[in-house]
Amino acid sequence: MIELYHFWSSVCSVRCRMALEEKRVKWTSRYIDLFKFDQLKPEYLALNPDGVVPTLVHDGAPVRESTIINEYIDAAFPGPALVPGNPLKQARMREFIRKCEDDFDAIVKLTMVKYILPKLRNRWSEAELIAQAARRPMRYYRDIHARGVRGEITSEELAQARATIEGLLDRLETILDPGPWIVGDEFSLADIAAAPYMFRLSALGSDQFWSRERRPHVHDWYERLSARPSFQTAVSWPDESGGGYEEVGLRAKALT
Ligand SMILES: N[C@@H](CCC(=O)N[C@@H](CS)C(=O)NCC(=O)O)C(=O)O
Repeated sequence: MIELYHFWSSVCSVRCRMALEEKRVKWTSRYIDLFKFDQLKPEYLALNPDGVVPTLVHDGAPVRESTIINEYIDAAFPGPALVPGNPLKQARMREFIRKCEDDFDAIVKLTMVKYILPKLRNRWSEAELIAQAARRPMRYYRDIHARGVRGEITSEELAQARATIEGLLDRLETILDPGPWIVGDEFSLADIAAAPYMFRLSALGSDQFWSRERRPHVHDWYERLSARPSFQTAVSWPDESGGGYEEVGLRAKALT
């Protein structure tokens, strides 16, 4: 029994859905609606004490942290290898995954203001959002949600987040020459780690980040990446209300 506790638009959940699709693993969706604070319910905190998604539960055993979950998925299930056999390529893959993790805060900040807060504000009062921010187990989320709701994420912080992302894309532009994938000729967990960031950034306007003229290698890589059926499946969701379990099943069926 393979269960994924996830939220449709969460970047870390997209990461794990993409790895599951690449391996053609059939999984059962356990929807954690971050806009309803399901991640703070005691039964979910028992699985993931940080109160974040995703969590993979395999035969009752929880695995946490999206990039660790993806290594687990690759090791535990048959299907195409997502970790290269060559130790140097493995090191390159993990270096890049680490870089993605280090830069996660920049993605959160950029999308907090433009995407997450407007959706939360549509549903909840400011007082409720402040109260829920204080319930987050992680100091990082207590702080960023409270400051976001109070409008305290400064333009300097956003400029810094933007600079961090530009740095990540510059790094990618260098690494992807000659490509076609991050560790060379093999598609790997490094491409999957970056995929949801790219999808989020594309929603903010991909042309400003990787036009063919500005970052040609990133541009061509993103075309290859986003054409993969696993990417299409991982970034498509029916709605944010928690429905669509059947659709997940249908997609899994279509891929087998
Ligand atoms: N390092 C963790 C980060 C997980 C994380 O921060 N997930 C976000 C969604 S992408 C979340 O659950 N946020 C909860 C909240 O905002 O309260 C991972 O890679 O799994």
